[in-house]
Amino acid sequence: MTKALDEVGIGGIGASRKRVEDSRFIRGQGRYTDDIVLPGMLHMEILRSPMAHARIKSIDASKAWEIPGVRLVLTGEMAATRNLAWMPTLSYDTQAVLATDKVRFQGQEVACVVADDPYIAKDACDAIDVEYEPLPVVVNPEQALAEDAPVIRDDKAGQDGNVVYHWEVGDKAGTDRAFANADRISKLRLHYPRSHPSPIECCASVADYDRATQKLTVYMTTQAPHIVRAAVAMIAELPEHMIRIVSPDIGGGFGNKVPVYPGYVCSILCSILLERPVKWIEDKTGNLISTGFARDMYLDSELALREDGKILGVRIHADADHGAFFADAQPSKFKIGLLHSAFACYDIPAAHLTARGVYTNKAPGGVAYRCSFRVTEAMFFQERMVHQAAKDLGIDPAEFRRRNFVRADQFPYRTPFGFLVDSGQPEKCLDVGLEAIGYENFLKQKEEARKRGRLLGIGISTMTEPLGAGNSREYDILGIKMFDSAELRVHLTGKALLRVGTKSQGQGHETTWAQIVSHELGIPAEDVTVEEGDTDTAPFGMGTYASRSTPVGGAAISMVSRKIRAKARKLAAHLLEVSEEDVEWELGRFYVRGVPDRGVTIQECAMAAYSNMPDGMEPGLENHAYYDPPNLTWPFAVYIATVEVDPESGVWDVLNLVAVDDCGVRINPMIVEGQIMGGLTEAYAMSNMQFITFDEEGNCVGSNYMDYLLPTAWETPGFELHSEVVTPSPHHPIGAKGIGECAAVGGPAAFVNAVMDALDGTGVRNIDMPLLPDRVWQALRTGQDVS
Ligand code: MCN
Ligand code: CUN
Repeated sequence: MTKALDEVGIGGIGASRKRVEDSRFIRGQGRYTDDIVLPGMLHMEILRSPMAHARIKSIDASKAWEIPGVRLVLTGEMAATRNLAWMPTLSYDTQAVLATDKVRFQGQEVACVVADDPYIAKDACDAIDVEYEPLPVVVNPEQALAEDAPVIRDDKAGQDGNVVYHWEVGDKAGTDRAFANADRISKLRLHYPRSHPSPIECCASVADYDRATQKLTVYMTTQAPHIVRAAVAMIAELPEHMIRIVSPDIGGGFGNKVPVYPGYVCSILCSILLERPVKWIEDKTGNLISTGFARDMYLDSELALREDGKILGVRIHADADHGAFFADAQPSKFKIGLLHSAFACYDIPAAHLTARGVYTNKAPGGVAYRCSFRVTEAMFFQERMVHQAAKDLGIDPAEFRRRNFVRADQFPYRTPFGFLVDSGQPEKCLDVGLEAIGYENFLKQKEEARKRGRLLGIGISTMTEPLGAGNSREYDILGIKMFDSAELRVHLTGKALLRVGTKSQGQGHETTWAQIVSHELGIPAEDVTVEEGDTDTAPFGMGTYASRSTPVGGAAISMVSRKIRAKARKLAAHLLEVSEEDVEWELGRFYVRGVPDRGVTIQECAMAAYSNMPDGMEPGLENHAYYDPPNLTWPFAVYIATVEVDPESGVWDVLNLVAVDDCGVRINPMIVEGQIMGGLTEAYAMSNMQFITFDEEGNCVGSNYMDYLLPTAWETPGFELHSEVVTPSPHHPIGAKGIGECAAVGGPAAFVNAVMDALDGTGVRNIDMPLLPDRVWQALRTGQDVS
């Protein structure tokens, strides 16, 4: 008798395979953009504006040109002669590549220098003389909307104020009725502050235009190489087949590397002008002040409540600060991302959301840092509101959630904002979390501690989020539908090459994608090489962000593997000399129905595809698949934190954090845990310490790592992870849901709710993040909210 393959043993789904990419990363042998050195390569440096809002009166670059080793000084005026002073953004706005008329935020690109080495280029930037005429500065929506506010985007015909858009979704009349019938209305005003993804590797590009072949090759830090190729084809008017975008190893992306930045465009233009490779490596401060940031959203919200704890309706108004250009990379139909995914795990009859985007004198962005297109804000606001509503009603917050959850038998559940939440076990996850943290016991401890003047608190965050944009009916970026793709070649010895349209920045795709092939075909994962990120070889895909890779790209890998299996079945029938209908499949092997010993392995079929195919069959064993997902995937999570607040100093310590994540089938449980721990660390950082803000003149405060704090292993508390609840996605071919952002999305509210819980009875309803000790102390001292 044959013995079926052990899936975990061959590195299939469920195997905590060690990450294959780490072998080169931990040896210092990763190949990042800065490791790319081409013959004759020159170096580019960007001159950034010191002012947040100013008219450019003149730019004198003559001294820079005189410095030996300088090859080119590029200004906006010169770029304009090539029609490249401005570029389109991924949200149908325009963005200055190099400023010509005004600078609109501190750090904006004003000129760039190309020289023999990066130090000469930097010195030459310092030698450029720019005369600025300061203009009034706007650093938040309130100022942007004021009567006398300066119009930041006076370059745009018809733009008379600073509003970018108004957007609305839901049922206004129904929601008004729900509020009219409410026993009680719970209100909250919050700010989710600007946060910064700060990957270890900043943005970088090496552009190489070859006049002889007319081919442009760009090595760059991008999460979405095919989108960049499309954008370059449109902006630079180069033929698409003559553009090759290569994303080598990336040292962290976190959404920072989705937008198209002026630095990329300048390096390309300079390479075309000089006919030499041009490298641009952004420095840390350049990255912190100019790169696509996250959040910066103000929220006014109300919940209509019945005395027994039932939520009758929700009203949300959001003001989003987009900075000087609306450059978010997000599905074009949704102006404020998926903010309307708020409350998707609660059964709420009526909801209405209005949103307004504004321009300010700050760097552009809004969609980054593990945000799932602003789901981060949605879930934070939701869980803060739910916590406060429970307190206002005097109902235990866990019990309050239970009374409002979508019940297991209500799935698929249509939310009042129109999403179809197709699966989940909210109550079960909550039970596991409460049990793990010892909820009842902690509440007693908290009461006891109070008597001795100690402030303990417990905070819950429960959420489901939409991951895997998305189906072509609703999701596109610049009109390109958000499908993804995979191409699989099984060689004659049964080893395989898999190419996918996604692009890992640290998520471990080289490891997990092979596991899906292994699961579908029984080929050991170690026999599958995974490649991503080169537009000349990878099939067209939309890239990696919004935790879409597993839901969309991962599904494409399943589908292409199944196409391969279908052909292999024909080969097996031929080898076994039976009809195809009599061939059965078990992992890695076909056999004759009823005669399990008579079989052939997938490897034998592969060999036959090149050496012994049936008459009329096309040779080879390779295929590709494009996958358009029928729906998003809906992972569910419960995060519960316990904290102690020091009343003397406002410092708070995390006592425990329990995470229960249900992301359906886990391909690689170890990698999933790594994703959750990373997300929780960021959640802790945002709630506790990370602070980037702007003074009245628009100077960026927090533009270095002395001020903008990244938590190290020293500050970060321990996390207890639970994986026992598994609700497979009903439509994903292997039942997997996304996980990459869940903990960063749901985590912050657990920490903040815990601190607010510790402040019970003080009258304080809210302290805006980050909950720095001085803010908590001020709240304790005054009994007032701190924003
Ligand atoms: N996975 C799994 N089983 C599942 C779901 C996922 O084994 N049920 C695995 C995947 O195969 C993949 C990883 O977990 O190896 C993350 O998968 P997924 O949830 O599909 O997310 P993406 O691969 O699309 O990653 C994007 C997401 C985002 S949007 C940000 S931002 C973020 C994040 O991933 N940036 C990261 N995690 C990061 N992790 C690292 N190390 N570096 C970043 O820049
Ligand atoms: Cu919004 S950060 Mo991730 O989607 O690349």
